Amino acid sequence: MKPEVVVLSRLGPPPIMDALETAYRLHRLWEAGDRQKALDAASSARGLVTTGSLGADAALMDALPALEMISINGVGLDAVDLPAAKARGISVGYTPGVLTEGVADMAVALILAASRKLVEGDRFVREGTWAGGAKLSLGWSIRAKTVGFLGFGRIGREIAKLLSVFGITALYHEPAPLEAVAAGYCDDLVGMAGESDVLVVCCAGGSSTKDLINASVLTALGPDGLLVNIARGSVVCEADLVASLEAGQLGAAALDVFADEPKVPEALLTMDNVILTPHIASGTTETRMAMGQLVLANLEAYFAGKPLITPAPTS
Ligand code: 8YV
Repeated sequence: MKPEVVVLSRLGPPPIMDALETAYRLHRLWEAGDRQKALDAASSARGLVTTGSLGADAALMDALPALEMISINGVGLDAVDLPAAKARGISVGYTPGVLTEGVADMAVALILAASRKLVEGDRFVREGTWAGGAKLSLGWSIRAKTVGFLGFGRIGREIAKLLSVFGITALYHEPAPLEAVAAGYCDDLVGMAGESDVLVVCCAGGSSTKDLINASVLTALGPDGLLVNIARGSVVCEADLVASLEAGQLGAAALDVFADEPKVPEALLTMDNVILTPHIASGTTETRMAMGQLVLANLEAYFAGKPLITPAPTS
């Protein structure tokens, strides 16, 4: 008999869902009109597939009494209650490594889009402003600029590597200096923001990084500075971000993630110096295929009684 698996959201390209359907008896929670009823019907489910942003809290685990294994389609662990999983002896797998390049590409795309006014320029053309004789104000070049990284793990380092062709100076802030990285360590985040033209948020989410990007950091980044976030919305205090942009204390922002997705602070929607994307940094067919395959491989390993391919660090 196929093991039962609860899936919280449709995953990746169609072959991933097809492979899940073939190997497991699925409870497709996103299609359920009545979530509680769907969870009640999944009382024998031993597996749960979730995403980095949806995660799995203790209440969801409690609602699945037979749950033994969680396979996360993502690298972020902040939305999964790992202590609750550990207490229940639930194994947790995730998808590190395979999305590093896709997410880094998106960060570079956001930097170039913001600095060269791609989105604003597109609106300018479509709305007929250009045809009406106006000229778009000048953008700026990323070449030879200083880029600060809040978090310098796999993704931050990949972004720095890509940006090295533009001759940037890379700085990073972490709780402690890292060995063998080609970037300058800054123990003070506000100090790093003050030296940076662009500040890229690429650290993990969760309580240890909540609201690290606050008014002081944004003011230090300054009226010509650009904030880019491809990590978690929780790292940025959105009220401070809105206030800094409104006051002209921060130049621009390019954001792929938000504190309460899919909600976006209303004030950001009308700002020309802000680019907003719907949490798509890992959203290419290639990356989602690789992530989905790792989700499947972790499930397969678990149900074959083997160690997970990529277990979450504390599970
Ligand atoms: C995706 C992510 O949003 O890896 C993560 O933690 O946030 C993203 O890659 C997502 O989990 C894909 O479904």
